[in-house]
Amino acid sequence: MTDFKQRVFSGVQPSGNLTLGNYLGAIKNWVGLQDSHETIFCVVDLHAITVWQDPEVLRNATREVAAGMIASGVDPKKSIIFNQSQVPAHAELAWIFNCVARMGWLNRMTQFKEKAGKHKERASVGLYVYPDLMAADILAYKATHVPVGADQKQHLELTRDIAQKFNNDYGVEFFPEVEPLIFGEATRVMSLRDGSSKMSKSDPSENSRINLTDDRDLIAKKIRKARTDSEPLPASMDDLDDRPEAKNLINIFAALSNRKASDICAEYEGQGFADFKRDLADLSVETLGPITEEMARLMDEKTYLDGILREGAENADKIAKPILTDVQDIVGFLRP
Ligand code: AQP
Repeated sequence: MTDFKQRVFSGVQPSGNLTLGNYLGAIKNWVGLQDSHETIFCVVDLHAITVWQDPEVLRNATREVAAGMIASGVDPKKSIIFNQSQVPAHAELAWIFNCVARMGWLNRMTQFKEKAGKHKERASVGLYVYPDLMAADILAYKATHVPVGADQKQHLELTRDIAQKFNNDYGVEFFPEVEPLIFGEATRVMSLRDGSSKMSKSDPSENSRINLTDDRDLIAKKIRKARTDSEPLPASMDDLDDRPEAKNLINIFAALSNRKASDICAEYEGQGFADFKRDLADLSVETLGPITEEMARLMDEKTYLDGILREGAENADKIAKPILTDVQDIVGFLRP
């Protein structure tokens, strides 16, 4: 596992059920990296509590995210899988980065603005410094590559800024320059009810998303009920710019079938949505059904899941601890 030159780190928050967005935008892409990179995948529970979580629900969601990763093909024999709170380097390095990052940098983060909404005075301080913790997640392992959805690009740029400022401030070449890994179709899956907002675990509308805990009937039903318009499908994706719901469904079709969105568009050109949705429902059930079923099976194997997470945390700690010790020396913390 340690022979690869490139080290990948990525994470998912246990802040609700895993969605089709998390699967297509993140986890599905992770699977293919395992044979060419050293891979570290994290259930980021410290991030999840930037918004209040019920403790029992959080514990369950942490196992569920781990089960979702494994059911999707993340292999604990090839990748380190663990939950963030169990490796102290994340929180410790995040504090140091709170002192490296500048207020002005964090003030520009659009995700904070979106998540805090109109009441930013009432948002937690944790939500504000979330990007510093994300930088710590990545740099605690000196990861070289991070698979990111389009929505996380700004945070990754901040990670690069923090790494560079740390190196400059202390006159070292310590942290590497982190590169994004951006994948093809459907890097941003939109809500099934509103094509202008992201499909999200925390959207109050259940019908806005497909959860990896939904059974086959529910998946098909949500696709059938997805919002569309009355126009037939056009010949080209370029004609869908002002039809976000239609565009989203075509992108989902493309990502699930590993085909180009333009090919799907050409195939259904001139047709209404009835046949298209029927085929998309079949495709979704065929692709996601085995994953959701395996995930449900794994959720009955709590001892197995906890064992994977425990072993993953031990292995992650073995990498992160010496890096953190070096950081402490660089910063000037006495280690008596
Ligand atoms: N709709 C999406 N389309 C593409 N990628 C997505 N990701 C999330 N939603 C979509 C990607 O999944 C990874 C993990 O995301 P996260 O759980 O850490 O946080 P998030 O992006 O805030 O996800 P949610 O579902 O929207 O969670 P809540 O509702 O709690 O905020 C990331 O790589 C992300 O790009």
